[in-house]
Amino acid sequence: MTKSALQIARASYQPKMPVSLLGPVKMVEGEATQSVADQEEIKRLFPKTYGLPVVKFMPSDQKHSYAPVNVGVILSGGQAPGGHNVIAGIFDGIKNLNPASRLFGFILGPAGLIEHNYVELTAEIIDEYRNTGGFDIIGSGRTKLEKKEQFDKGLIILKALDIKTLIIIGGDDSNTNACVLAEYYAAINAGVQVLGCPKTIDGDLKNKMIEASFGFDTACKVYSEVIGNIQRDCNSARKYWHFIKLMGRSASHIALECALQVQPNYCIISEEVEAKNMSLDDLIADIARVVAQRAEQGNNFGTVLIPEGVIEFIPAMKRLIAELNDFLASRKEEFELIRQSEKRNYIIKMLSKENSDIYASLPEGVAKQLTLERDPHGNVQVSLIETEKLLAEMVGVKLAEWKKDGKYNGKFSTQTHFFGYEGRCAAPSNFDADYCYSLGYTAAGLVAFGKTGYMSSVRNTTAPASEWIAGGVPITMMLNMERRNNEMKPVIQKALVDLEGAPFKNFAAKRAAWAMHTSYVYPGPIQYFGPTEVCDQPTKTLLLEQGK
Ligand code: FBP
Repeated sequence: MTKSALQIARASYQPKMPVSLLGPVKMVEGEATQSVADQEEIKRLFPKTYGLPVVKFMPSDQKHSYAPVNVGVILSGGQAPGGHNVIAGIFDGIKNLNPASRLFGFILGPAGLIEHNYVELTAEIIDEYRNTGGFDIIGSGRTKLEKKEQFDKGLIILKALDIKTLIIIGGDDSNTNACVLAEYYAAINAGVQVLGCPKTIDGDLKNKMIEASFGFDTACKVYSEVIGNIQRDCNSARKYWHFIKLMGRSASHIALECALQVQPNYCIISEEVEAKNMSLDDLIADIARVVAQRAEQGNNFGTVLIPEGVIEFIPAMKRLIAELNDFLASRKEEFELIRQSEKRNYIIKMLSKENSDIYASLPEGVAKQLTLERDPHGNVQVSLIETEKLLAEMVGVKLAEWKKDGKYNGKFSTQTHFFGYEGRCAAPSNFDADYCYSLGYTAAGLVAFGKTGYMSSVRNTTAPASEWIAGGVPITMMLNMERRNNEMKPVIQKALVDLEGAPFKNFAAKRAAWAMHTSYVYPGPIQYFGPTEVCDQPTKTLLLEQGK
């Protein structure tokens, strides 16, 4: 395989780690825990794994000897930079327990477990993937692990390979499934521990104990680099408004972090749109006002950042999507039989009056995109909805009306962009390379201490890596009950942007100035070699959240 000069040099990077993991460790247990909500129901559903304590690893002066252990690993859901380092960390961690330990990777996500499709990850394979982006070492997939038959089929291969622990590297949904599987295997005395690792560029799998999901740091830095380049072009040509949609299925963490890094003229925060009960028209008018005010100063250019999931946060649209989700889940087969040209009318006829009216008012393309197949977790695939085009077009229409009324007299030409896939497999930043390796190594510690139903956790992440705190958090602690596919299910509560939190408040205090004055920042590309203030900076979100 031909490699770039950077790939070759980066392969020998040694991730920085907490000192507590460098030698023999002991495990310290905290108090019993509770789920974030719906405690009685979660406790009833997870009798074996509910209420477990948070644990942390501390240096120990006693060296233990461990029997060899076989571990299985799954990469689940969307790619996120650093996944290969989690796997390298697990590998090195279990080899450190006992050099005869073995690691097996299931191919293409949870489906690999069910279909018994696996590969043994040897030192030679692992070394090829250290510090690289992507999930291609074993591939990833979105099959939902939720049925007893799948769990039983998985157990056959786990037993055949003598795997004692299965580690699922995934987002909120995949870690929810890890928790359900841990409970099931514990209930039937399967002798298999199940652990999770917090992955997702979306940044919405975080809480008191999980400070960040891996991949968020690198992905935001890649998008910020490209947005910065666009802003420099925009400020050079001074003739376009750039509408830039950014990934992040639900929460606006990516858009917010990029805004803090590049200081655009406008950034939508979906959670605020919802909190202010804004309609699509309110949002369009708000953006158009900024365009018009800049035009008055002779600035017919600018940048607008759009979180991918915004459409689901406009309350009226949210109600429409909720009804569509239930409707499509309960009438899937019937809907598939309807002719393509008739689908729109069929939906208009079947929905409640309020939702039917909104649906009928949407441009045809967007209406169709809203009915496309849901992902296996029942989510609308928002990356397929061209919100950036919808908003650019509708702002144009609004400005044309204002022009007629003499309220606006500028020029409005647009370019649209969507950044998502560009960042998900980038070579991990130092932060992600270090964080991921530590998450993997910590998971190996949880294996050694016989933990199940835990998520690997590395905290104190704005301090130097040597001071990070490694341990585990019971996944049941993060669960609440939510409606999915028309049924109430236990799921990990998603962390949306907190409108009272420091990152949003910092943005809100500065956005009016960014709208009027061209205050663009050009972050440039991620640096892998050089001074620590250039290479090792965490995200602004993390720094602000931790009061730094
Ligand atoms: P995960 O939640 O699985 O980490 O995926 C995140 C994400 O990148 C979202 O930002 C995006 O909406 C979605 O995946 C796209 O999914 P797909 O890769 O299936 O196109």
